[in-house]
Amino acid sequence: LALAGELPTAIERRGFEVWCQPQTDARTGVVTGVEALLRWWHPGYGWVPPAEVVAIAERTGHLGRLTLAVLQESLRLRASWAAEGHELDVSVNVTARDISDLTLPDSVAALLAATGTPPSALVLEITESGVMSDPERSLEVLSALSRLGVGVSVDDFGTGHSSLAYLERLPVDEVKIDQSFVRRLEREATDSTVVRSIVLLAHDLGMRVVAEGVESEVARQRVQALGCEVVQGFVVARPMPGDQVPGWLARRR
Ligand code: G
Ligand code: G
Ligand code: MN
Ligand code: NA
Repeated sequence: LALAGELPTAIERRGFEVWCQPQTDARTGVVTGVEALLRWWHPGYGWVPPAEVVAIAERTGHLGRLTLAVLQESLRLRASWAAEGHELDVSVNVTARDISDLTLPDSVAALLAATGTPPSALVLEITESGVMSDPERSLEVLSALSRLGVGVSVDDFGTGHSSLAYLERLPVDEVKIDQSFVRRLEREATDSTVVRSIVLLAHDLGMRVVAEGVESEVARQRVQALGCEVVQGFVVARPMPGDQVPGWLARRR
């Protein structure tokens, strides 16, 4: 209500922030990229959960503009780190609605060009259920993005109800194993069947695997042993404001 009324201005005037959570190579620990996460601080409400911001934007017809604003800010941040010598990939979350918009690939291409971003440095994270809502249109949009050279990642993998056939048909480069499986891996030291199966499936399809929600050194070692290529989670770092990334990288050395 009040929030919905203020969102357009927040989008227009960049009254939101993009926070970033590092992703590391599971074997070497080298930071390869970040996931960009929307953060909106409202003076009356405090931090508004991103899922809620996205829901409000969708309901009020501002989702397209919000997504492009987050993309633009994420690519701007990436370019600022690159200028300081840190070449990182950036993963941005998009919704089912976003990937059924046939204008998205051209908009993304324009933002890549405007920020001097190599297309391969951008990854778009979709969810399984997102693909299911309009498979034909999603396939068209994702294929166009893939032809640009942009990466496609399936987020929260294992929680949806999609058929595996879609995974095979879509131009997917990466799957992110849902945090619930990673957390279970930590607690029940013997049962790693789900994670093992997802890794096997993904690798068979030529995709890389990100383990997210990795909170401890034990979990980090287990997902690495199970073949995950990328680690994301509190064991590496919590999400941080984008302008703090270079400082964090410098302190980590
Ligand atoms: O960062 P946090 O744990 O609060 O994220 C909660 C959820 O909000 C996650 O599922 C995440 O994918 C989603 N989210 C975060 N930022 C964005 C964004 O910019 N766009 C979309 N569509 N979802 C986002
Ligand atoms: O659904 P999505 O993967 O986009 O959600 C990302 C969110 O997960 C981020 O907002 C982040 O705060 C949260 N997250 C990332 N790593 C961890 C972790 O190790 N533990 C917990 N509890 N949450 C995490
Ligand atoms: Mn995500
Ligand atoms: Na996830």
